[in-house]
Amino acid sequence: MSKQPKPNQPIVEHIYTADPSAHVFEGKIYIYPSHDLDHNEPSNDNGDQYKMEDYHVLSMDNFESPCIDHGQVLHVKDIPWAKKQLWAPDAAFKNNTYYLFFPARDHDDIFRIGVATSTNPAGPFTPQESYIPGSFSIDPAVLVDNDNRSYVYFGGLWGGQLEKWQTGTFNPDGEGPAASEPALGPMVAELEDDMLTFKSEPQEISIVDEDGNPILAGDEERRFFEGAWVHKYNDEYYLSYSTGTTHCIVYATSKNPQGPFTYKGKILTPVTGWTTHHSIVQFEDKWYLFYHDCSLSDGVDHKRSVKYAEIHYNEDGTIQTIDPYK
Ligand code: FUB
Repeated sequence: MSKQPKPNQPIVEHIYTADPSAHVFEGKIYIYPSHDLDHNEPSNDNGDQYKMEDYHVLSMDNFESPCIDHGQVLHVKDIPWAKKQLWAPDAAFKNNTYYLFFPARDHDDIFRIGVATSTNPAGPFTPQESYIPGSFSIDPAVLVDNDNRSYVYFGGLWGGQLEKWQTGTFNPDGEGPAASEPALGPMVAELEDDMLTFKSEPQEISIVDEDGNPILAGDEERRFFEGAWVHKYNDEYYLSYSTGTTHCIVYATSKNPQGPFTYKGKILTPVTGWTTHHSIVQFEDKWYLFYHDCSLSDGVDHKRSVKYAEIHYNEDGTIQTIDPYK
């Protein structure tokens, strides 16, 4: 239990948490974060320092309530197919079941996406024997649309291995496109009604500028890096994501859940720490951004803390940029 979390402050301080996926389930706010380990090993561009082993679920009755830690809900040792690195998860509700989607490295060190289920949003979660057939890379985010069709968005560059899947099979030497080529987009796959398998092969999402031209790989202020999230506002789909090397959360919109998406702007300016990762959720009549930074650990990249801030839309549906330190 923590005290009542305030905007732009860690929602819990007794553990390090990151990559928050927030949802309203059963009238409360549930947060599904990564659980960062408190170690002092060095960092590298492959993300080996993010060596998380389990997940905790957090919840708040509302924004005036304390944040409750429901404890460990899944551990890597209980996932038959997974070897290490339980990175950014998400959760979804359908079929009277709560589904936890999560990436991990399999026993060949390849990132895959798995599913675990529970009858309770606070877990514990029981993992499937194997990962989703045909899944790869990291950072799953699931949208259950109003028509009950569900989509999983995923992918991440560098340690997230997305570059290595451009031919459809894993190429350990795969590199990203040249700076003048279209950037790699996040992937989307529709899920079967059972939420455990893909209905169709994952497709790459195209992100274009206001003239319809693809965002290029060299456009590091706007191109996709990792941490996709999709929410709906006024019947428009909003795809938001981290720009990685330029450390912003930006967004693009579409009338179709599978895109193409048109780049719109910045949601969150850089936070303390290398990574930035978020989710967007409506609670009652307000909208909130959940994100993380490393201020509680004085800037250690792999010791992050989840925070939140209110989001404000303009009349035309654009989102006002948040500076988390103002
Ligand atoms: O937490 C590990 C990785 O760092 C996530 O999967 C990325 O989105 C980044 O936040």
